[in-house]
Amino acid sequence: MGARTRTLLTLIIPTRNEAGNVPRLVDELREALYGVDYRVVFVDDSDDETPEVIRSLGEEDGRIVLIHREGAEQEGGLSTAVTAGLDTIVDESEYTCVMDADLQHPPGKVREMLEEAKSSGADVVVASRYAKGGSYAGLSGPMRRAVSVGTKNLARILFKEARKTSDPLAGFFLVRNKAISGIQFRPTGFKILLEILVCAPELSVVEVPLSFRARHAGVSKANVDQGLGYLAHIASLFWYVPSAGRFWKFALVGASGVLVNMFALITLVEYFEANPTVAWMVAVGLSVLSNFLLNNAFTWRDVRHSSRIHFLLRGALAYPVAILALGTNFAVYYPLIKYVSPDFPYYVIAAFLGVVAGTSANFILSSRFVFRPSTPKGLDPKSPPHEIAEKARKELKADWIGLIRAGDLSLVTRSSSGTAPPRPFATTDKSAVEFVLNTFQPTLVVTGPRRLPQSRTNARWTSSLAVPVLEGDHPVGVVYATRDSTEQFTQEDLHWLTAYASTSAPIFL
Ligand SMILES: Nc1nc2c(ncn2[C@@H]2O[C@H](COP(=O)(O)OP(=O)(O)O)[C@@H](O)[C@H]2O)c(=O)[nH]1
Ligand SMILES: [Mg+2]
Repeated sequence: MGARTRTLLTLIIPTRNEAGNVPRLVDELREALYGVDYRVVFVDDSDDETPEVIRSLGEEDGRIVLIHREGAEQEGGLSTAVTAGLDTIVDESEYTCVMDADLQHPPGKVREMLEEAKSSGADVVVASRYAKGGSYAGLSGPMRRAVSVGTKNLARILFKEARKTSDPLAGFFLVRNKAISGIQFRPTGFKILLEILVCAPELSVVEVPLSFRARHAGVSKANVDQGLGYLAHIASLFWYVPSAGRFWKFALVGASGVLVNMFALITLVEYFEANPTVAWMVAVGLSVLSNFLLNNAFTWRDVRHSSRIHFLLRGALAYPVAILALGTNFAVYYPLIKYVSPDFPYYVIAAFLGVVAGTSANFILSSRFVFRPSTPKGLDPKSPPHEIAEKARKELKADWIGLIRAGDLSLVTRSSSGTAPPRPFATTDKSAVEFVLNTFQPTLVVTGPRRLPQSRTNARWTSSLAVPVLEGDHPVGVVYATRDSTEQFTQEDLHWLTAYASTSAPIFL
C-alpha cells in the first residue's frame, strides 16, 4: 500500500438551512468520536447562514469540510448532495457514514456503528428505526409514519436486496468504501442506502437499532416532490439495474406471454379455422418462445451466453421448464378443487394459487438452469496456466488473452488464437492496463473506424477488456484480452472476465 494514510471515517452530512443544528451536531460528534480518526463533510444547499456557521467551525477544527453548492449544482437536492459527497471522498477513507444534520440521528450511534462494522466485517451497517429496540416515533405525525412504513415495504417487496435490513430507506448508515467503489450513482432518488443495496447485490448488511428522535431545530424539508422522486427512483432501479427485481420482471414477461397466447389462439381458430387443440399447442409453444426471448433480453439481460449454440440450448430448455411449471400449477389447483370446494369463488382462488406456484417454480428453474450464468471452466489449479488461459480466450472469442504483472508489466502467461498472430503490445493496450492498475476498475476499451455505428456494418473494431487482479487491497496484475472483429466485446463479456480474474488469475501471480 502507498504511504498516503487514509482517514478511518468520513461523515457525509447534507444540509439545507440547518444553522440552528450544526454547532450542536459538531459538538456531539466530537464528544462521541473522541480518539477516532474522522472528518466531516457538509454538502450544503442552504440559503440561510448555515455555510457561514460551518465555515467558522471549520476554521477552529480542520476536520470539518464544507462543500457549498450554488444554483444549478443544487439540482436534485438531497439526492445529489449525498452522491456528490460520496463521489468526491470515497477513496480517501476507509468508512463513510451518511447522516442528517437535524440531530434526528444521534451522533452517539456513529461509534457503535463503526465498532459493529469492524467486529462483524460487514460492508454496510444500518441504523434501523424498525429493528428490535429501535423506534420511528420521531417521525412527525401519523401520516409521515404511514408513508414511511408503506414506502419501506414497497422497496422490500420489489427488491430482495432491500430485505437484508428492516430499514432499507434509512438515511443513517455506514459503509465500507471499498465495497461500494465503482457504483455509478444516479441522481434520481435520495434513498442512497437503497441505491447501494440494489446496485451492489453481494454486500453483507448488519444493523443496529435506532431511536429516531424528533428534530432539534428548524423544519423538515420532506415534501410530496420527494415522495414522487422516490417512486421515480424505484422505477429507475427496476429498469436500469439488470439484477434488480428479477422475479417481478419475470412475472411481467409471463403476463405478456398470456397476451401472446390469447392472440395466437384466437387468430388461428378464427382466421385460419385451425383445430382448437392444435391451435392451443401452437399458442402455448409461441408464448413459451416469446417469454424466453423477453427474459433473455430483459429479465436476465446481464447473463451472457457464450455462443449461438448455447443460446439455442437455453431456448430449448425453456420448454421442459415450462411443462414442469404447468405441472406445478395443476398440482396445486387440482387437490384444492377436489378436497376444498369446486364452487365459486374457491376454484378461482385455487386457480390463482396455482398460477403463483407455477410462476414461482418457473422462476426458480429458469434462474437455476435456463439462465444459469456460465462460470469460467477449467479452474483446476493443477492444470497448466496456458490451458486455463486458452479456455478463457475461447469463451470470449478473443484474439489473445494475457495475464500481466503489475510493476514491470511483464506477461506471465498468455494464449493467442492460431489464426491471428498476436499483435505487439501497443500504446493503447499499455495505457488501458495502467488505467486499470490505477483505478482498480474493470474496463472495456473500443477503438475503431471513426464512423457512426450502423446496425449493419462490416467495420472492424479493436476492443479490449482489462480487469485488475486484486490481492487484498491492491492490484498485482491485469488480465487483458483483445479482439479485432466486427463484433465488439460487451459489458457481459467484461462481467465474465471479472469473475474469471477473481477466481483463476491469482493462481499464477
Ligand atoms: N444538501 C441538501 N440537504 C438537504 C436538502 N433537503 C434536505 N436536506 C438535509 O437532509 C437531512 C434530512 O432532511 P429533513 O428535512 O430533516 O427530512 P426528514 O428527516 O425526512 O423530515 C437534513 O440534514 C437536511 O438538512 C437539500 O435539498 N440539499
Ligand atoms: Mg429530519
